[in-house]
Amino acid sequence: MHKVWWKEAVAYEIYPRSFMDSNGDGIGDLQGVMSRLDYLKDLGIDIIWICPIYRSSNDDNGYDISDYQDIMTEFGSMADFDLLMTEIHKRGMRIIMDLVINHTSDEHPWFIESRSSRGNPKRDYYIWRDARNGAEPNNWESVFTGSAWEYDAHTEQYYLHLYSKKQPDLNMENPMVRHDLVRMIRWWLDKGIDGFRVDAITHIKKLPGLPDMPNPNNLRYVDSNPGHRNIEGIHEFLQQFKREAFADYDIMTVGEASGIPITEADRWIGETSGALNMIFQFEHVNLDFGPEGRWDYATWDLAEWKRIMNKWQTGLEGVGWNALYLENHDQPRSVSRFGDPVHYHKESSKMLATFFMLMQGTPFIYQGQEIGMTNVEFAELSDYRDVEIYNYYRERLLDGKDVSETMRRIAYRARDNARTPMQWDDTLYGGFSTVVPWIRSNPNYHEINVEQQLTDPDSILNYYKALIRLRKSSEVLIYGKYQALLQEHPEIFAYSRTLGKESYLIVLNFYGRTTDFQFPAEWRDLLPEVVLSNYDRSDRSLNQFTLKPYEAIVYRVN
Ligand code: TEU
Ligand code: CA
Repeated sequence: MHKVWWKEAVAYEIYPRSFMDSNGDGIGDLQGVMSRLDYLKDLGIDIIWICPIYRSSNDDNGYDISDYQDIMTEFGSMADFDLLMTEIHKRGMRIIMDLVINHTSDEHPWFIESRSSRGNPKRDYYIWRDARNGAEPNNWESVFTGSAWEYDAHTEQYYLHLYSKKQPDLNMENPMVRHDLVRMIRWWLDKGIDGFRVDAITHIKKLPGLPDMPNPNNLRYVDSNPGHRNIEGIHEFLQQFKREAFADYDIMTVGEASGIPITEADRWIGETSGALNMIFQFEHVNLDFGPEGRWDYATWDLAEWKRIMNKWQTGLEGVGWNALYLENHDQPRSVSRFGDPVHYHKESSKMLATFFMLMQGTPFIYQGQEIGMTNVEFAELSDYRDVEIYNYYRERLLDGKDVSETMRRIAYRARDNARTPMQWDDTLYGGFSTVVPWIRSNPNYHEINVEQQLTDPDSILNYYKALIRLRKSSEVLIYGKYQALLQEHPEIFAYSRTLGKESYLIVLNFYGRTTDFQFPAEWRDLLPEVVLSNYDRSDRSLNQFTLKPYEAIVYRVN
């Protein structure tokens, strides 16, 4: 396995709007991020991924970009950015930016020109079509629900938007679009950033002819229309970005790539041939989709989760590198979803941390995950901020669906669960701001906050620190081979990491009740030593074990 810095790193995702407000306007900003760099360094972070900070119309919090080479007014200035990058580098950390190239804002100058007339030179930068029988050109639904087409009365055509109607899709077939994007990418890389998280990259190519295709709600585990998911020919675009930009720099790239099967891993992230270094796969975070799709919820199944992780862990061995995550700014909080925030907040948060941080790959911690931040339940629709929620709510009501079930679904799945302000301390608004934040704080900041956890030796935060230290202390935990253990066990997830003669065993109880297991015979004689656990115990024998609720144990075997 080829050794490289980004494989040995631990990454941290910042959603700047909700991280830290430095100037008392209720909105997080770059100076706010700057004030917390020492906190991140102390946690053990090597790479900071910062969500979009470009000039934006803010319909989708920065993912609708109106100028790729300027900073969002609320977040600060380009001088703030330059200083932030310098301060990050000074501390031996790196910064990666969000690269959003599937679409721009409808306020981007390209789109303003494009919509101005059918004959405008920029017309073909976006995807315009005539009506079909007086209605939308095809049946595609937006990822944010509703039709993916918006009618423009001025030029009497529709434009395609896979996300909000303020996010028109770029026409990647147009070589001028790719040329302009390459220039923009190089501009940022020349500035000195260390790579990109590449947004919604699966969708940049559309099926030629834009035919009707089945919409996602009927398809379990898939949340987008197959007319624009991983379409044949997408690699020509990706390889061009690699050849003309990425390949000239010592950077890392991680694509947000839902719907890529592992059989195509080599093409996407193969060590030499892949256009990207890593992808975020979605299978495990889609585990709790219900029969009606993403907004519906179902109980996740541990056996299926094991199959998914085993597939990616063993499937990428010697082929590519995993990006490990349980949370991001689009996902509900992991302890609320997969643990028990009420009865076993600490134990289950730590267990989930142990689970994903010690696999093979680069772990990405999402802000607040390191203190076990939880989902929020807003009583009023108006407390939510996400454009996606409003689209969904409107559609459900038009369909005559029950309001309380709709609100339940929103409380469970809302992306805003991940976007409540970072909980720094127990002062008003959790120390995030001095004024009412742009989105309500989770009232549990009184109990769950950084300040409290910094001083509590048994806190989730201190456990994360120990886990990161452990991970970095051993090549085994970075490059070692993954092997699934106790595969048939209904409640325990166990695996080993091995390099040369050294191994680690990771044994995790995924449920809030005690459970028994037997060590595989081949491990028993090797006298494993406990190196980390979320309960206090060091005197373990290796015959028959009982794991406590959500117990996690890491053993080292020499
Ligand atoms: O997310 C893309 C996105 O919506 C996926 O999570 C989606 O479920 C998948 O692509 C469908 O197959 C990114 C950003 O993370 C998100 O915050 C933005 O809203 C979105 O792109 C649009 O830029
Ligand atoms: Ca601010």
